[in-house]
Amino acid sequence: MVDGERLWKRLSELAEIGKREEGGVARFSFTPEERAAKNLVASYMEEANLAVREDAAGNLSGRREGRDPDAPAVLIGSHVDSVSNGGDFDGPLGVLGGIEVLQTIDEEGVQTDRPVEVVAFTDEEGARFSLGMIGSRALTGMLSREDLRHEDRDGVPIEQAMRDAGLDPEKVGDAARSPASLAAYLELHIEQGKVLEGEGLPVGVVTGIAGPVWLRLSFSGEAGHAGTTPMGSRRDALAAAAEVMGIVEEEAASTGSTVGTVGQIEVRPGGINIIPGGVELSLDLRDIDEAVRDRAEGRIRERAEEACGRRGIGLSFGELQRLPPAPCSEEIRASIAAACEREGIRPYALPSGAGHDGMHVAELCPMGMIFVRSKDGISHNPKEWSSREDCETGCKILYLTVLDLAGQT
Ligand code: HGY
Ligand code: MN
Ligand code: MN
Repeated sequence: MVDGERLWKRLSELAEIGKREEGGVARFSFTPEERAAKNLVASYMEEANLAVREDAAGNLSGRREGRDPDAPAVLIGSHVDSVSNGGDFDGPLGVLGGIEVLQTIDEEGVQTDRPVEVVAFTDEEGARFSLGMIGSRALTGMLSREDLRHEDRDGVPIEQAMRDAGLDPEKVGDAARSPASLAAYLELHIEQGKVLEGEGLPVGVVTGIAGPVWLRLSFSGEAGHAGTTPMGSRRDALAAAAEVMGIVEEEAASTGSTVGTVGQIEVRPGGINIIPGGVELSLDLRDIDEAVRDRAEGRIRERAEEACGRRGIGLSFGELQRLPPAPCSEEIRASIAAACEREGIRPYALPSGAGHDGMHVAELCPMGMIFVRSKDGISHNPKEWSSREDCETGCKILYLTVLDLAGQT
């Protein structure tokens, strides 16, 4: 069975790469930190006797052949890039858990019918370029040249960052996989919420992944002297943005299932004694029900336009990404639930509020996810933590599910 000690040791080693003074991790795509993380993960894949390769989008994968090398593969995946000031488990648990499963299968001399692969997808988080899931988008063939023009805060486009990392953006199409080459996609991931902790369960069976819309809102008013401009004759872009942020919170909370977050704000010119003339806001809006999300978005747009009209502020919306919710495969959910029962764990079904690469891979093959309990539900924060026991339990469930889906002879 899987070796929890080895998994925990690797999680701790990987967590040191990109570790910041203040304790968080920063491993952005196409940076030296991410390269170092991929090199370490590649060495673990070699220790597991996997055939290691990187595709044209920088996805790093290890493959173990099955009895029938032409059979569609079972793909295990996640990511090793992080958000800024991130935690140690978001992504790495899925990649290292997948390697642990394959190393265990190899050490036990088990022959599966199907090939099994584990992949570390490029740029799942979108922390550097505000796009996200670049690697899994490329796997589906849906990563466009337009996508590669998203820039980071220094104005570096993805395509340039790829070249600097030794990749040819013209060739990302080569990373596309045909649906015929994949039988199933599985991801082990921390829950990043409090549900499993509340249920007293170490693991859960994911029902589906909420669909995110990422927008950029641009407010244009008029910069002016903070001391000489009466309150009634200002066109204060930041005051307008503040009203809209309140609208986001109100409209998201009103549905009972939608979440709305303004995570980034840029104020121009940014002087203590200058009325802000321009503001850029990000908006992350999600729901497991697409219609509910889109209605909330419509209300936010309408009320924001009214508020800015009343204030004499220009408002424009830019769309960064829009993904539909992705349901998990009933067959894979049943396989994960059976593995839970086998381990004496009550199978518990729950949705994922967080986005994952499985949203794209689900376009190629049936997708399933296993959640591991998160302490206090904290994630995207250095305090993100799951116990060694729960990580091992999650890896065991992954191992049993892989053997079921890949066919064990
Ligand atoms: O944004 C998300 O939900 C994921 O962490 N990338
Ligand atoms: Mn994340
Ligand atoms: Mn993640």
